Amino acid sequence: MKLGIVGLPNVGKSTLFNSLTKAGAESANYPFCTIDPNVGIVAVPDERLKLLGDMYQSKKVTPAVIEFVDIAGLVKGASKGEGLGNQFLANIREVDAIVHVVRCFEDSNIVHVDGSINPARDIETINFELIFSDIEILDRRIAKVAKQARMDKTLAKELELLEDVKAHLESGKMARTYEVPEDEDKEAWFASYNLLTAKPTIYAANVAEEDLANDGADNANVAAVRELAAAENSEVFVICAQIEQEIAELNEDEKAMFLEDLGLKESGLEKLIKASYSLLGLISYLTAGEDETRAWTIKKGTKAPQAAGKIHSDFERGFIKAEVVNYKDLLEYKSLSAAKEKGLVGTEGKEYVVKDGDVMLFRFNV
Ligand SMILES: Nc1nc2c(ncn2[C@@H]2O[C@H](COP(=O)(O)OP(=O)(O)OP(=O)(O)O)[C@@H](O)[C@H]2O)c(=O)[nH]1
Ligand SMILES: [Mg+2]
Repeated sequence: MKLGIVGLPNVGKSTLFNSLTKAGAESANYPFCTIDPNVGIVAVPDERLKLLGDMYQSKKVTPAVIEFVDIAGLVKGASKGEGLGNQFLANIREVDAIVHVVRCFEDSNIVHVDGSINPARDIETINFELIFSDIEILDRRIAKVAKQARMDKTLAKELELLEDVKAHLESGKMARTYEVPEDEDKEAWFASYNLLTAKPTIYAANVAEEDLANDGADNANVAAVRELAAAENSEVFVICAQIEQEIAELNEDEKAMFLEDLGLKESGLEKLIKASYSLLGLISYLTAGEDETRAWTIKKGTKAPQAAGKIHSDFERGFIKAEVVNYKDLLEYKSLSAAKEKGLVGTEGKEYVVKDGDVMLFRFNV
């Protein structure tokens, strides 16, 4: 599961990426590896892990991780090949969700490709390139399906869907706001197009330091981003990439002091990482013990055996049952047996849908 960091050139994407990978690496002491200079594995901040790890005095605490990809800036005309545009668009096609960085900070030393700070225009520039690229994909598919539909009447239905999605995009809207008809075929077709504008998106409004304390409330640029995002049901996070980069250099204590000075409880980055995780439809269940306390990533809606399979395929194959306790109950009663006495530990079978924050113990037999 990967998120791509997308935006115009020089808006702070790499600055954000660097602080993400660095903070992720340090805050949770996760040995992040750079797969490629542009891909970073980032630990998902999770206070539950620390609390459970302390309770069990775990030798090791292992967070969940997600991947971020730093994608080079897109410019107007990218979908027509401007500025290596097609290559960058191909990079975006490979990610599962998008963090769209929008410049909301003033700084005459940092060049803006279009000469002024104007988030609404900037977002539109990027989104139009994504839309153009998607229309091209649809056109190719339409040509193919139209040809086949002459022989195969069942394809008329897909052709109709394609034309409908295309019309939606041509009206300047993103595919993610298109309401896919409730029909198994149509849902599967739509998913198979892998449209850029269908990918879930978070807008990251990159502000100056002074706008952080009140979450950009006094910044008209941020307001513009919020308005645009609201229209497509996307979330907005206010960050200051430059400050985040500085914070990423600090140790835990220094960081806490620094954030307090800024009037913040949590860095914007931490909020952004958590939101990105949930944007991907991911949740964590936990395992806890003396050897290791760990967060395991699953998709929302995953049942117990498949969740167990994240640990080892034997756990899934030989799944018998799971003991489940919410992390809060475990923390409150300080041991599994005490929580059990209170009747707070459930015994669940194959149909149990695992919840975020469940602490799981699997019984299996192979
Ligand atoms: N004042 C200020 N400058 C910033 C901030 N974020 C980034 N910058 C500066 O803006 C310049 C561009 O930042 P990058 O992170 O390299 O921008 P980018 O979006 O990755 O640019 P491309 O890779 O060229 O598309 C750098 O000089 C940064 O130091 C910020 O929050 N405030
Ligand atoms: Mg960059």
